[in-house]
Amino acid sequence: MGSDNEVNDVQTNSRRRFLGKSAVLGLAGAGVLAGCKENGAGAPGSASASAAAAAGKSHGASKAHVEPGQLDDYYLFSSGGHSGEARIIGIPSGRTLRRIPVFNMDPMVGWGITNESKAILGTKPDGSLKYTTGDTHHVHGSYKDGTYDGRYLWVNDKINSRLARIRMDTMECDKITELPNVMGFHGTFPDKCDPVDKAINHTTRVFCGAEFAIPFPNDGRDLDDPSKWGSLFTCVDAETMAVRWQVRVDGNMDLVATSYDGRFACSNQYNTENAADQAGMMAAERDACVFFDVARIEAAIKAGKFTTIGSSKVPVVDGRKAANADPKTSVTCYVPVGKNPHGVNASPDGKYMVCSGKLSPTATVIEVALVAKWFDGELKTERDAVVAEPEIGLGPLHTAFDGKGNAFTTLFLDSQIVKWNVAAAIAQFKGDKSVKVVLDRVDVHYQPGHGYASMGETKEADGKYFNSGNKFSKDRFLPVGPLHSETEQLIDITGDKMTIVSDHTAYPEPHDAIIMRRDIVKTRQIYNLDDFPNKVTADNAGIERKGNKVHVRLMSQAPAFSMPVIKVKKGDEVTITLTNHDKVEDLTHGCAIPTFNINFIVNPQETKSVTFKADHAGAFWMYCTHFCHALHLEMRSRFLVEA
Ligand code: CUK
Ligand code: CUA
Ligand code: CA
Repeated sequence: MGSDNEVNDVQTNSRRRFLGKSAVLGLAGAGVLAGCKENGAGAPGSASASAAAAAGKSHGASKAHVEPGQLDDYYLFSSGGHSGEARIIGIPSGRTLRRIPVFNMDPMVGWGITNESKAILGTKPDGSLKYTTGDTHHVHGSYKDGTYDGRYLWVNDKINSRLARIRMDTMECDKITELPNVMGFHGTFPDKCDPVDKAINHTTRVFCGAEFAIPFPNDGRDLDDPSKWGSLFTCVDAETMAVRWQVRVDGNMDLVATSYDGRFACSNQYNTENAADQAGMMAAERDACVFFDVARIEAAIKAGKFTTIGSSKVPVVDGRKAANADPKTSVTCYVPVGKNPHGVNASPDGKYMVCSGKLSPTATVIEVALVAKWFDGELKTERDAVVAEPEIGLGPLHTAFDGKGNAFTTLFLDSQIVKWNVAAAIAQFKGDKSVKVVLDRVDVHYQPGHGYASMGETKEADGKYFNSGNKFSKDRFLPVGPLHSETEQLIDITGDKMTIVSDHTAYPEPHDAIIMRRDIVKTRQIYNLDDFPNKVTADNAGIERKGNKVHVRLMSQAPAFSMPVIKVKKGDEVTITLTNHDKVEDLTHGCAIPTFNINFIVNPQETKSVTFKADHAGAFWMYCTHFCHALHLEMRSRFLVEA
């Protein structure tokens, strides 16, 4: 294998050998976990730790230093893993700018506490939240002309199979959709233009891959017969957030990517075996990347060729191989790729999809035009769409691009980022032994999961930064108890050699993120009073009683609430609607009521409401939680509950 040499050529050091050996043991033996435990042995003073320290020190950290008062060049929009939130970080500084509650509760803003956020999150008949947990992995932005348009971000919840949308003018979640008949909704990606109408060159659909097979419907039937279980690929409308359609596939899905021409969405599959146990999921020598022909799926639905599952009305098209024998009418194409792939990424030139091997030391490069040929009946086998499969290192997971023809892949087991050239990999695959495929390697600390480049998922990939999202930080930061911070490492990719320019911490545990140029993001300075139909003004402010339902219409203006005393009776159902009449940017007030679990904020010109039962009597100081004025501490009113 020609690429073996390059693997050893580039940055061969003692640490690399040390990691490589243990990683091989991990692969051959008990699987990925054994490998990462061995790697984790980097106690201070060990070979790996000292090499790590050297790597960190030898590079110019000044590139990441943003002087006090200076602004970052990029926004990084990150998932927050099982914290259930999304995050905004400045790049290159690594400063955390904001946390966006999505599937979690957040008392800072009152997410999960206010009526407005509960309506988005979804409630049970008794008014309590349907779910309070989530697991966000992937954040992607809406597109126009092949690049970000700054309108929306989408983020998945793997636990409860929900897709959330964040509007970028306020950076708040405005819609959440639960996908029917799906479990383990993992990968998600918006389309970049319409598959049929080329005049629609912006995002109108969001695709969702499901990782775990379940019975159809999942109501207690077929519990003991996993061979009958299956996974659905889902299309959600980008505007309405309604589920448009689903496709049943052979095997499972993992991550999702979309082609720049709008024709395809695709998903890597590590469980083509359709197994219910780990050994079974690793049985096949190759797995697949499944491509969906979006226009054909929608034509099939128009022609009535679909079923529905259980109580769901969403049309489900059969995308299994048995139902799609003829490529010319098939809705799916299963391209064989390296064993148990993790990740699929589209190159910024629109030509290729790259799947990583995870259990194979290779990345598989699929040419999108050849997949199209297969669908047209002009390619012999699906595998013929593969144009390169370079050997790049151990445990490859995710690939990013610099827009100059180079790919950057995270190597989980090797704890490295490998830079390789796509054109060279294709030439090598054709038999050219003289080309150099692997161009550089850099050690990261440690076990990188996702890696992503500045604007790397757009036609405007600028090749400036690559961020390595590392799963283990070990000795990189002060210890803070058994749970460590995660390390995010920023790498300068402008030169031939990659250079680590900074480490920053992350609360566990971010997965994927995108790095967006700052000029694309246009946020509001304050809210608009009229955006809130329930706004409180001098005309309707005050207290209104209907039976035992009490509506308190309240205003805030620094440093006071409009009512110094609010009196209700024990047993009342109390709704407080609060409009902040301050117009000064950043002048936010809070509203907390002791012993009633009420805590939320209202930003300038914003309205929010809470509803709760006044189930115990007494005097309670409703106070402002957000420091707003010299008299902030004095900003409090009495909430009196009569026995
Ligand atoms: S996954 Cu976590 S590192 Cu959910 Cu995108 Cu690969
Ligand atoms: Cu209003 Cu503090
Ligand atoms: Ca497999």
